[in-house]
Amino acid sequence: MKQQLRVGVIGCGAIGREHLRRLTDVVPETIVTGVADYFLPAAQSAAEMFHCTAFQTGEDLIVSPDVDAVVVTSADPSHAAYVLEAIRHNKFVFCEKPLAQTAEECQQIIAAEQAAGKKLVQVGFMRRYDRGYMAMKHAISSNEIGAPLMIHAAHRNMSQAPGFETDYAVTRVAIHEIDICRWLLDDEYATAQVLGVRQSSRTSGEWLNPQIMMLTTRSGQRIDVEVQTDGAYAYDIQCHVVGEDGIVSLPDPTSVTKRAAAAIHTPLMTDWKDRFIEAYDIEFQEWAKSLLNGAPTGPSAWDGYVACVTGDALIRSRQTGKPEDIVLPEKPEMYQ
Ligand code: ISE
Repeated sequence: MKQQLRVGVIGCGAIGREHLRRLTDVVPETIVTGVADYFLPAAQSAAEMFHCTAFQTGEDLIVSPDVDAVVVTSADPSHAAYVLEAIRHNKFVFCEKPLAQTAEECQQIIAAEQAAGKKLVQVGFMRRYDRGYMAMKHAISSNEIGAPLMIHAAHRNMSQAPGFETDYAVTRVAIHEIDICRWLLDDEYATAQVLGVRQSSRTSGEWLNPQIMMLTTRSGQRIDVEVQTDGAYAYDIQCHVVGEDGIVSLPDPTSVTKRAAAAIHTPLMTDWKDRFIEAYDIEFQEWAKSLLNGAPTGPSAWDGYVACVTGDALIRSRQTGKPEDIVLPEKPEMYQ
């Protein structure tokens, strides 16, 4: 059995460089052999820093015999094409969320993976590797709070990259809650709705902020997610699952409590990359181990597809003002 996986990273922006560092320093099972970026100088400087080859294009990186597995961290609209190309070359591919821009592209990925006859794709829903969420999942599935009835969640950001738009509140931000809530509840969604709310004067652009996103599951549970994409007091993620016998809540990250000036002070985080740093580390460690064992075991192309279908329904609901149904085809055998 191979001991090390040779990885190529497409996309050398902020999260790409974070993952390059992670794959180099934190995951003993991986060695970075190549990088690519739409903006070639970004790939060249990453290649220098991580002592690997800068490929001219993502496609060149994918076909390289020195690359066993591909990590896609490029701009969202380019994800699907790179994933399809990797599948075409029978390479493992880890794709940051979203898997694609549309549900239809996700279906193409699912069809390609099935035609390849083996699981190749993993989607970067890193919260599934956060110790807090993992403990919540364990408590729910071991019946410690009885049947789960509802989830109250909040996703609060202090800022966004320039060019942010209203729909990104779903496709880039709430997509994490879309994934983690169905994972926690082990159920699929039935409907999605966006509710209007008084707008924050702290928004630095023209998009709608905040938004409230409502989901129902097939067994009738309700999920409400407060999504603040800009101007919040901290990067703060909250999640409370209410069951018929109790509640489980996402723990805050550990930080020092200071008692001074007749007050107690506990700092909160400001950056999502720091808030989930350990989850990202575990996610890539598990990914590498699973590939060396033959196949990825994390969030699948199906999970990426369901997130896109749900996101589309939320976006439609914002336009229609009504709850929108979420209709899924039968889950293929490969993802059972
Ligand atoms: C970013 O892409 C993420 O994945 C973060 O979790 C989210 O909080 C942030 O708003 C996104 O821009």
